[in-house]
Amino acid sequence: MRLRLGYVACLVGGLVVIMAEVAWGTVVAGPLTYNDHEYYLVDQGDSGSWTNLEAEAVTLGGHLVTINDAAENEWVRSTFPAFGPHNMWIGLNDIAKEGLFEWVSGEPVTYTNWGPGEPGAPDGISDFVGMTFSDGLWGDRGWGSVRGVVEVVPEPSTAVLVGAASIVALRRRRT
Ligand SMILES: [Ca+2]
Ligand SMILES: [Ca+2]
Repeated sequence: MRLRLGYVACLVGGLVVIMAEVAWGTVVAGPLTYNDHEYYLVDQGDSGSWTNLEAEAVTLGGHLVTINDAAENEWVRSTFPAFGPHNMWIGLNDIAKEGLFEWVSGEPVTYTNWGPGEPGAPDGISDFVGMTFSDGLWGDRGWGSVRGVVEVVPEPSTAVLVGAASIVALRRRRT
């Protein structure tokens, strides 16, 4: 048993070292607010893979952005390229199943904005989706000079929770 515990401790220690080696990037912009959600633009330089930027998004309390509709897509396209002409990773990916694109936040896919011929990498070249800064179109190509857009959905405030509980209580009383 002791040996096993020691092994687990080594594993945990190894993970801590691996996590410490992730080069966190620069928050270029944010938090900026849109529809009560907070957004950040993160630049990790040469280590700015989708996976690394998603890991940093989690430390900021969110994920790479989930684009729910055309208005949010336009807000991202018109907001973040002002901080530099870089394409941007978004949260869409087909890691779990090739060709089945899902949001890393777990939200349902309600909107897409693929560019011509996209998604174009069913051969598994890329499981990750980015947005072209110039036109807001999406692709799953190999990308260079990519920053990450992070979206943080705030937890419902206590006031909202208490309000919701009151409504439920009132409804129960009426029935
Ligand atoms: Ca969103
Ligand atoms: Ca793919």
